[in-house]
Amino acid sequence: MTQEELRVGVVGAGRMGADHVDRLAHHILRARVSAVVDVDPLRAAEVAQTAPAAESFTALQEMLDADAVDAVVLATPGFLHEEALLRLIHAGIPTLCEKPLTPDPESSMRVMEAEAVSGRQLIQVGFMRRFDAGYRQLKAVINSGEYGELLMLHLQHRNPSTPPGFTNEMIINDSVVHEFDAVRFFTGSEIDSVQVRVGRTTSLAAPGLQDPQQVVIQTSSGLLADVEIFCSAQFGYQVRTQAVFERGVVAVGEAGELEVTADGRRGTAVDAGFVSRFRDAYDVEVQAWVDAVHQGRIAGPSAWDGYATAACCAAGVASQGGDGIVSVELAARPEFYG
Ligand code: ISE
Repeated sequence: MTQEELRVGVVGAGRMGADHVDRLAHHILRARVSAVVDVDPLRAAEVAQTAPAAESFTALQEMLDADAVDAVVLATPGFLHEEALLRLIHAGIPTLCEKPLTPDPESSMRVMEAEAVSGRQLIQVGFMRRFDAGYRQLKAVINSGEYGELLMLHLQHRNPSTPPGFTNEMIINDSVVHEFDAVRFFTGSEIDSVQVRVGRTTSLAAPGLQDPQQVVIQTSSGLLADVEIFCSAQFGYQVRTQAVFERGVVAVGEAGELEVTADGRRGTAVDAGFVSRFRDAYDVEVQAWVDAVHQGRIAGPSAWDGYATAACCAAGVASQGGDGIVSVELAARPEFYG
C-alpha cells in the first residue's frame, strides 16, 4: 500500500455499492477502486467499468486470492455479512461494513470475537449519520450543556416507499437501526429497553406491512426517545431529530438548503432518498475511513456499535411480536473496544 493510494475493493454492486464505487473513484483522495465483486458477473463488470482500472470478480475469496485490495467496502445485504467479515478479518483486511454489521446479536458477537483474536480493530460500521454536519452540531450542543440537560429525543424517519420484499422486521433491522445508533451517539449511553407499537396502517403500504410504527427507547441514563418510522410516506425521504433540553429545543434535518417561493407557495425541496440526503455524510465518512486505514486504525463506529444496535433490533422485533417493553440484553463491553 502506498500512502497516496489505498486499493479498495467494493463488495456488492447494488445501489449502495455502485454509489460507493462512484464516490471512491471520483471524490475521495488517497484511494482508488481496484476491484468490484458481485455474484452477477455482468453487474460486477458494468460497475467496475465506472472506475478506472478496476477488476471485476464474482466472489470475495477470488478477489482476496488475487491480492487485489488493501481494504474493502462491504455493501452486500446484511445476511451475507458474517461470512464475508470472518474471511476479511482472517485476511487482515480493514473493512467499512455497511449497516447492519450482521442481522442478529449472536452473529455480531462472533464477528467481534474474531476481530479481537486478530488483535486489531479492522471493522468500521457504516452508520453514516454520525458524519452528517447537522448530527455533529447537535452532538456538540448536547455535550456543551448550553441549554441544560438533554431530556428527550423525538425522531422521525420517513421513506417514500419500500423495496420489494420489505417486511415488518426489516422496518426495525433496516431502518430503525439508524435511530438506535443515533440515540446511542447523541446520549453516549447504551439502550436499556425498546417498545414497538402499531396503530393505524396506511392503505398505501405493501401488503402485510404495518406502517407507520412507533418505537419508544429508554437509555441506561434514563432518557426517553420516540421514533416515528414510516416507510411508505409517498412524498419523499425525511429524517429529523428534535432534542428537548431543560432550556430549549434544537432540531436537525428540518429544512433543505433552497427555499423556493413560486405559484402561490413557499417551501423547500424534500430529498428523494437517503443517498442524496446523506451524500455529504457518506463522502466525509469514506474519506475519514480511508485516512484512518492509512494510519492502521478506524475512524468511526466499531463492531461493538454494530453488536449493540443488533441487540436493540432483536428487542424491537420481539416487541413487534407482542412482547411489550423488551429489555436489551447486552454482553459486557470487551476491553478491546475501549
Ligand atoms: C436504508 O437501508 C438505509 O440505510 C437508509 O439510511 C434508511 O433511512 C432507510 O430507512 C433504509 O431502508
